[in-house]
Amino acid sequence: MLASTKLPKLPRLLPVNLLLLLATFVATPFAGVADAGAADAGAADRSGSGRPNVLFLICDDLNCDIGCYGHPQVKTPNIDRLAARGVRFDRAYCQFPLCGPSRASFMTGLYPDQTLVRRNAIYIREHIPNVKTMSQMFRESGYFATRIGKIYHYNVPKHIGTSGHDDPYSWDYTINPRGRDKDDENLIFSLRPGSFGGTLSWLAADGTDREQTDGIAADRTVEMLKRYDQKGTPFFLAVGLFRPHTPYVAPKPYFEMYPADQIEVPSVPAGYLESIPAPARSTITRKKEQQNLDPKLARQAIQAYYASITFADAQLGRILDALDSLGMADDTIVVFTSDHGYHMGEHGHWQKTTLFENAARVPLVMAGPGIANGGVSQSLAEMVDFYPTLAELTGLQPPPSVAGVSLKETLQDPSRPTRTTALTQYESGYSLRTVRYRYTEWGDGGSGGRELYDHQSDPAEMRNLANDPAHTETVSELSKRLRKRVSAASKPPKGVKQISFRNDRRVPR
Ligand SMILES: [Ca+2]
Repeated sequence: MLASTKLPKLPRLLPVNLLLLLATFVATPFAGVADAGAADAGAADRSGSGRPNVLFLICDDLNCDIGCYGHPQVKTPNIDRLAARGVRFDRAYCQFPLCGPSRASFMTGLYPDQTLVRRNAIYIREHIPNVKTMSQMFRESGYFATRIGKIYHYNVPKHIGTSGHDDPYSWDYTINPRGRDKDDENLIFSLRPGSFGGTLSWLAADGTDREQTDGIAADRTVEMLKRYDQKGTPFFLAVGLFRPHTPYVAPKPYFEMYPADQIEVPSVPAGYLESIPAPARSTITRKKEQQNLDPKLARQAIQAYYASITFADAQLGRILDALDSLGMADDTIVVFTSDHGYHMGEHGHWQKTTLFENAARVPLVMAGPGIANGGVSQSLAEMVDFYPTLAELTGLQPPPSVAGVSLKETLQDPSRPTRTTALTQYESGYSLRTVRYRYTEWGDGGSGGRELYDHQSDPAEMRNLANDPAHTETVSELSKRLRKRVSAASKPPKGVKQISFRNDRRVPR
């Protein structure tokens, strides 16, 4: 059976090179284990366990430029069809608009001030050595947990094909797909030549979907579903696609779906930068090569982003097709999301790491047993809620450390709200989203500036009302709510050892 998947307990901080070694060790020998498990697990007994499976699907750097979220151009027929048989959250938010911290947060159900992971390239156990992650809870309850692609932080594209900053205790089996996008890197256009992940870069690629890293991930996912179908034990299968993260690489036909001359680039009025606090200004002016981008390049970048979204959607479609054809959809909870939002020229900014709606908001669709069949929720939701939600839907007990709340009631009846606020943080800033407003404070007690946006009249968040005397009361009320949330979100998590140290090492590079 799956006994050899057990790892020793990890009571305290391990040197990082040992963690690396563990990650490498876990990534390969388990291939044989999974094969053996699939072969000897016996006849299908999915219902016998009494617990549904979990298929966790996550894109990297995907915002809500998605068909079922009302985007007029972007084609995502497969995410749309998942939403049509599940619940789509209109107001779901990440806790930190950057890959590593966001992924550490939702996989542990802890806020970034609890995980202490507030930048990339950190192994979660450097700071919270004995945390029980979401998939670890499933493993301990008899589920077989598999990771395919990027779930914890990976440097994209550098770490494609490796385990990146994975957590080996989270999985029974891991697969690190690597496609021709890695071999084609010399063909990729970049605003900073030779640099692909941190700046705008793209390639309309030759070849087929299935030669790309995410195409291989979809193939491997379909294989795993077939094995699971025979095996019968419940599964937690997490699939992290790399697209639409930069470099925006997708086969040519996807680019042809979005002619560049039909793409509009968001514009920013003169004097806009002076209307926001200095720390907010710095989040959107940091990358010099992306400032006042040439409109032709801007249109090409948006075309490539859209192409990458539709390409990723097509891979998700192959996974969902397999789930249907294997008859597994009825006893599998499917989650679809992204690690944070993304700017494509809004506020004059590209990519992530801001406290605006564009970077904080994530797509979130859930479908399967115990979930309403088609519905849109206006409830606020946070990514830390995934862990307790999936625990409750599968009848498992999350550890007392988990800070999120279960969205189960909203999933059963999308008109019932679970949360009234959502919290996102970045650098010295904390931002609170309510149904109507976004309110942000920078620095201690707002000493670095405040922002208030009224989504009823200004969904693009272009008019900062924080200093408008007409809104003094709203600011004061939201400030109180924000402080309360920040204070709760920084409480030491129950039973989890925290190791706080200045962590500026970057390994592996
Ligand atoms: Ca990301």
